[in-house]
Amino acid sequence: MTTISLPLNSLQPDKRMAAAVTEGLVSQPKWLPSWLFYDAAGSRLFDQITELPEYYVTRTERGILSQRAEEIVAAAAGNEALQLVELGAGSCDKTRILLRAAVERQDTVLYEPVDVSATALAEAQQRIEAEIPGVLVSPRVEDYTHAFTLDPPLFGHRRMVIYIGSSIGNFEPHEAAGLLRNVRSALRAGDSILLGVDLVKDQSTLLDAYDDAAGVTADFNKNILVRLNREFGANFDLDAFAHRAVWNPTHSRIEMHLESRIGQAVQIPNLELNLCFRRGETIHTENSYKYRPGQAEALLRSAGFGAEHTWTDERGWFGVHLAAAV
Ligand code: AVI
Repeated sequence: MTTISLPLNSLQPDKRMAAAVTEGLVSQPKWLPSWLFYDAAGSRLFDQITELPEYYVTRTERGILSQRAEEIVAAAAGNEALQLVELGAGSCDKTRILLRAAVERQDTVLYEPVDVSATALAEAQQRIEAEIPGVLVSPRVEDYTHAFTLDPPLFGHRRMVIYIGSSIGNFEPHEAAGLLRNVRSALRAGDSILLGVDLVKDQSTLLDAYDDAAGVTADFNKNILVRLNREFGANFDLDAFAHRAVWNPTHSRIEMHLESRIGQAVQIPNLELNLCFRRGETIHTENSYKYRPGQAEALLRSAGFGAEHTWTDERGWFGVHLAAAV
């Protein structure tokens, strides 16, 4: 999968999407960016994925946070009070564990979730303010994958930026490094990042997590075609494509593809595209990188973070890293 080479970030959202789809589908091999998964239907399907028996990621990370929340908050705060920033509002379920621990410590806590979706932020705000008295939510509608800035912290406070859920794993290694460098440059020395990374494990556990028996991940993957049919007038026949999850050991990642079951032509009139698919040809839709021991630590160090705590579950399936900005 190639990364987008056009200056897409400067375009309006609908133009950005059109340019990304065109670039991906005229490439050889074909690909689509994984951020296309997350329309309203795709976000609901992802919520269902997090509850699947095969998708160990969410529950394993939640277990670590539940066990370690007090330790994490104490280490991040040091002798000061803590305010929390979260990249992406989708994981507010797990963040509530950390917010509760912070409120226990200091009565009131400022929580700044950053997300491109104003709806997701409004839902998170309503839910958190109703459930955890003492948390003041200050949402920010922003694409954190681009240069991102923060106001100075409250007097006597340190920031902890929360980036959990293995979201970093959906970025190519150089993009992940760039993202962490951006975060570092928005922080002051002594602030910290809490990073959740999924770790390499046996192949069948990994493959099952991305190809569940109930077919929810298949629906999630195919939702990208549903979107292209609805938003660009495309005529993808969903039954003519199969969901495929592949472990790529060279790159240490699960890849998701949509494989054409037959030779076929597909039209996307609104993008003036006529596509041909060979039988077995795929559209590469997602990479989910799985980290090896020491890799997340090295990535954090290269982005300007030091002094680190790492917590894992007893099976060593998931890592939560707290690293201070130096
Ligand atoms: C959002 N992200 C961390 C998920 C992952 O595991 O890479 C997206 C996902 N794709 C298929 N299942 C879940």
